[in-house]
Amino acid sequence: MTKQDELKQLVGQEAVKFIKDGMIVGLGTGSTVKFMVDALGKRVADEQLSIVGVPTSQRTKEQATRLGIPVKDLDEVDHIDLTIDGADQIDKNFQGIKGGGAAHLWEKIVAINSTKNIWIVDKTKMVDQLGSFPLPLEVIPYGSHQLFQRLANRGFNPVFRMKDGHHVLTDSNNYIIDLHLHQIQDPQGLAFTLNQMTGIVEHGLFLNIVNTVIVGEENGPKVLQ
Ligand code: ABF
Repeated sequence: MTKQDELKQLVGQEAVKFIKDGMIVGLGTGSTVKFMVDALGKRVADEQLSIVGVPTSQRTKEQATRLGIPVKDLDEVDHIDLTIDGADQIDKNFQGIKGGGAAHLWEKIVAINSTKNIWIVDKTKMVDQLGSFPLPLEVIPYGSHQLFQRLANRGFNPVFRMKDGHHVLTDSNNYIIDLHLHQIQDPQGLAFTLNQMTGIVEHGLFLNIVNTVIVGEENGPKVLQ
């Protein structure tokens, strides 16, 4: 296991301590969350913890189901007590970029319907300014090439996310365009601009959403609130 994976596992295990019996828990997506779901599955099995998981992707749903964690879709529950998810970058104001795992649409929908949100990250994700991680956009395939051109004309350096020569498809069968911005000085302003652009389903700026960040560091997990 790499050092980074050890830090991911550390924060995944720490986050599970925040889950209480009877909770409805949003389950994020990504390699850090994968460690958290493994640890949660162990608690469900060892302690007969009674929780319901609301997954943010098909792959998280499959992992949770395999581990015996009861899962429901968001529309089958009336609220979510706590969502634990990963992130690609987090700045000092707890603003974040998510979507490296092509799951940010469902993640944001689950997050905004959660009473509390916790992000779990290794220390490499903590930055002074967002933007060196490309900003993911989930876009409707119809007209996406015209949208791509409009984004390019605005200097947003768009790149379609491809794999083996094909568009990466999200769980909603949409495309991903990544914006290589290098730095984002005004996340709120950029979010407003992107929200006006027809064809963009959702961007990966998560602003004023998270309450607690658990950061994996050499001397242990650090809980920031
Ligand atoms: C998910 O976690 C994505 O939004 C984000 O891209 C990812 C981080 O992945 P990892 O934990 O594998 O670094 O929520």
